[in-house]
Amino acid sequence: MVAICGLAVVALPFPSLLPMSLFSLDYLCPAYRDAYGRINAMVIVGEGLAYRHFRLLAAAFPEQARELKHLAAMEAGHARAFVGCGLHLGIQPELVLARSLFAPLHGLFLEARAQADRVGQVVIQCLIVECFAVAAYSAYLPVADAYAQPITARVMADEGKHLDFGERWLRPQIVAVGGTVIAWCTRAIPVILAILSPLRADVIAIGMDPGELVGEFSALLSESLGRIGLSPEQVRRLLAAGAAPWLAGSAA
Ligand code: PL3
Ligand code: FE2
Ligand code: FE2
Repeated sequence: MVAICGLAVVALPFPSLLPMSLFSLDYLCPAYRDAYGRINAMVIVGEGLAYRHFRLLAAAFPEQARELKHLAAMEAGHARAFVGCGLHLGIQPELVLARSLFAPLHGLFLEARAQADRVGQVVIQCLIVECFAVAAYSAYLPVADAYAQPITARVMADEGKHLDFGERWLRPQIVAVGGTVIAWCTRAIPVILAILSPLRADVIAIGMDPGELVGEFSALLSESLGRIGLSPEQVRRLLAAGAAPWLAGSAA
């Protein structure tokens, strides 16, 4: 049995198959609110960083600066919308913790930028971060409160456009940049998944399944890497090294 905010729920061998209607999340109970303060902060900081990364990408891609500034503005809107979700529940986001958890990923982006490596910057923000965002929001959607639900659905659709920008830019030159894509993915996948480690209990407390989130991230990133032209074997090896320990439960 697991208890979610005082409600006992039978633990099934396949928790993702448990219809959420059987749960009744109490958005007002202290355990939910405590966890939501950290998760909400992660989302606000993640969206804020995405804004900064797209502004930096706009500087690195003068020919697409207009489109990239538009994507950056969307990210700023996402951050504001999720601030609203916390305010709606009367919750204070734990921003200091969130900034420290995102620092290694931001550092990796800045490293690519310092090397004027446009492939690295696009891989990190448009593929890795955006697949992670779509996976996180799709796992959150069924357990979101009525205020956050339509906001999350709208934001998720936007993230698909950010992923699409990266794919459109990488696909035509994949023969030349495939090795660089693989090298940055190899470094960035463990870094983004490490963000989840200290949040595992919080993710569960708000009704989500961390294994499902990592599985969805892995599936979305695999599809994306396949769309830009990596071979199924290259994709399998990348994800096996980066995400398999999580899916097997040893890194969670
Ligand atoms: C890209 O536009 C923004 C990237 C934001 C990533 C947010 C990741 C948050 C991880 C914490 C666990 C997921 C819970 C999601 C709840 C909304
Ligand atoms: Fe976003
Ligand atoms: Fe995004």
